Amino acid sequence: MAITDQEIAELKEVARKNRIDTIDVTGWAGGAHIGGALSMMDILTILYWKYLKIDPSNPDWPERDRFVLSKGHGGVGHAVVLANKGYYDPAILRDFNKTGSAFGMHLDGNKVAGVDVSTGSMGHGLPMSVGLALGARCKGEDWLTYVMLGDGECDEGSCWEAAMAAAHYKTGNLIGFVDRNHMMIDGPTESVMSLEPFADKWRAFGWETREIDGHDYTQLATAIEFAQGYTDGPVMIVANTVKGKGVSYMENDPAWHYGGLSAELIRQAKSDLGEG
Ligand SMILES: Cc1ncc(C[n+]2csc(CCOP(=O)(O)OP(=O)(O)O)c2C)c(N)n1
Repeated sequence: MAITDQEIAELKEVARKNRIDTIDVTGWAGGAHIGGALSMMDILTILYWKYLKIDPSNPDWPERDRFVLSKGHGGVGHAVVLANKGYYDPAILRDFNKTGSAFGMHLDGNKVAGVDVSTGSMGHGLPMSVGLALGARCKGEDWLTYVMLGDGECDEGSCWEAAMAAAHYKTGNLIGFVDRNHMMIDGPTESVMSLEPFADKWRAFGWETREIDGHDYTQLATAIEFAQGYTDGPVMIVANTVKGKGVSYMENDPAWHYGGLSAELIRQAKSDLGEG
């Protein structure tokens, strides 16, 4: 098996803490894109705590793997992950998105340690990731590029232009995820702009594609290890997730794409996540 039961238990505990901290930062900031930060948290946790080749004490290590949060509005969750990995003191997130803070709602690669690429305007992260993957190949370097897309983000045509380029150039060093939470900013993807048959679209664009439960650590480990070993072209992992995962009143409710949290909502969220 790609992952042991003990590792899974440990990763689930890390993800639980990451989710609780994301609730806190959202509370301090007065609001954030909380639903999509929670849906992708298991994927970010297994990547950062098990698979990414990184060194938080040396964020610019040239041989590190790159991670691009193409759905850059999930920055509140990414900022927590980077803090809890040791890139910076978690206490500085008390000023998240405040005037003068290095942390905007969308993370700036020039200001935040561990952020390889500034994102936030959707539809740009995958194109930049294809460039990173081609750059590594040109330089003969063996680090990998991982990229996380939103499913609503895939309404952007530039995602599909990049998908074609990645397949054309057979970027076997590029591993994509779509956080397939079936929700976008104001409703279900299938009502706003239907994506299905979504995994087959990636296959048609030439990507080796796996469709998994994005909250299941065994499935995540199996898919990621397959992707790491697959060098013939790009791999897309369509990860089915729940928007607002872990918080009862947020799950699958598009109203929680972005929101602020009262003391009572924070208390309820933490209780749902097993704290307090
Ligand atoms: C080019 C661009 N247009 C619009 C927005 C505003 N916006 C931010 S998040 C979002 C919806 C994204 O949906 P999805 O990718 O499914 O995100 P998730 O549900 O994972 O949070 C929109 C339209 C943006 N950031 N960039």
